[in-house]
Formats: sequence, C-alpha cells, structure tokens
Amino acid sequence: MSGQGLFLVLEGVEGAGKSTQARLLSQWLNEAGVPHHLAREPGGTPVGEAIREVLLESRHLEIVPEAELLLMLAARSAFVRQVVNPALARGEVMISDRFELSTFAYQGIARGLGLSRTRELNEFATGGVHPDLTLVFDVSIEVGRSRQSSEGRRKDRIEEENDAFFESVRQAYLTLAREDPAVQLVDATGSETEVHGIVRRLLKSSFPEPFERARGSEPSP
Ligand code: Z5A
Repeated sequence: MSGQGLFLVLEGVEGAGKSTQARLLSQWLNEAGVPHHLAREPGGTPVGEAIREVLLESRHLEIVPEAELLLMLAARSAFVRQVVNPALARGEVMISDRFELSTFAYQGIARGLGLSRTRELNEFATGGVHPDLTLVFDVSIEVGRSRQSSEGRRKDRIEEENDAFFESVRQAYLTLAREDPAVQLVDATGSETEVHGIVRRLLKSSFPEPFERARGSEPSP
C-alpha cells in the first residue's frame, strides 16, 4: 500500500452480514496494530448522517428515484473528501460498509436509472476515487431477510421494497462482480466465523502488505 492507504468496501443485499464482517475485520486489524478507519454509507460524516436520516428514516416523504440517487451521491461527495481521502493520505486501511457498487446496483439497475448515467454522476461525486477491492457478500434474499428479521428492528424506507426489487439488486451485484476484477464475490452463507475466515484468506492473498503482517491466529468458532 506504499504510503497511500488501501480502500476496501463491503457490499451485499440486506442481511448479507456486511456490518458484522466489517466489525470482525476491524477487530482483526486492531489486534494486529494495523491503522484503519471504519465507516458506513450513506453516512460517515455529519452531513452524510443527516442525508441518511432523510433517505432511510423519513417514511412520510416521497423520494423519487432521481432524488434518491442524488442524495446518495451528495452524501458520498462529503464522505470521500472528509473521510476516505484523509484516511488514505494517512496510509490507513479505509473500510467502508457500502460505497459506489450499492449505487450501481440499487439506483442504476434496480431503480432503473441506467448504469452509465449513474456511473458518470458517481464519478463527479467521488472525484475519481474508487475502492482497491470490493467484497460482495452473497446470500439469497430469503437468507438475508431471515437474518435481518431475527434482529427485530423496524425496516427502513428502502427495506420496505419487495423481493423482486432485492432479487434485481442481488443479480446486479453478481453481474457487476463478474465484470470487474476489483470486485470479489464472497459466499456469505456460512457462519460469521467461517465468512470472516474467507475474508482473511482473500485479503492476505490479495494484499500481503498489510494483511500478511496481521497474520494472527485463524478466527476461533
Ligand atoms: N443504499 C442505496 O440504495 N444506494 C447507495 O448508494 C447506498 C446505500 C450507499 C443502507 O442500509 C441502505 O441504503 C440499503 C442500501 C441503500 N438499503 N437496503 N436494503 P444499510 O447498509 O445500513 O442496511 P442493510 O444493508 O439493510 O444492512 P443490514 O441489514 O444491517 O445488513 P448487513 O450489514 O449485511 O448485515 P449485518 O447487520 O451484519 O447482519 C444482520 C443480522 O444477521 C445480524 O443479526 C447478524 O448477527 C446476523 N448475521 C450476520 N452474519 C451472519 C452469518 N454469517 N450467519 C448468521 N447470521 C449472521
């Protein structure tokens, strides 16, 4: 990572286990003393968290797909400049729970706004900053939903969408992963520990520095 940090993104449908894996990854790096920063999208900055509230919790507002896309990108423009770029400049591992692939899958494809236009607008928002590696945690919609419902929390505005919408998101992720070598699919159907083991192996082989250094023991069950 030659002093310029490393940008990792975790993606997937709801309930795939992204946040759990982000936390386990952060714990592993903490134990190994690897400097890193963990954040989520939309969010990660004060303005991003305020936009997140509008996007996900304001069920009384009608948000048309175009507005949804532009709000996601408004949050991202702050996130890249105030969080991602500074972390990379400090030489840290930047871990983001969701980033641009969510926008391509949810707004570009599932909402039907078009992938090329979405990519173009995203390029403006990010100023051309892209992840070094994106891990897409893949589970069926049923598995994701049942994991999520076991949490017992209220669904957010986007989670209220039907299964056809989420199937379209999942298929979009699978297609995008096939097309881009910087996107890797992770079978996320195993236990939290098993999936974390896959993540460790993948990161060690893709980025010996700093992940070989974070060798540690294999995760315990
Ligand atoms: N969105 C968008 O449309 N466009 C964009 O550009 C961006 C986002 C950036 C953000 O929600 C919403 O915004 C999201 C996409 C949209 N909407 N949807 N749907 P989010 O990321 O905060 O919410 P989410 O994806 O719905 O998160 P989630 O339900 O928290 O999913 P998760 O992070 O993948 O799962 P988790 O929290 O790690 O785990 C969920 C439960 O499963 C929990 O009880 C865990 O203990 C359990 N779990 C986790 N892993 C396992 C395994 N391996 N086995 C068994 N149980 C497990």
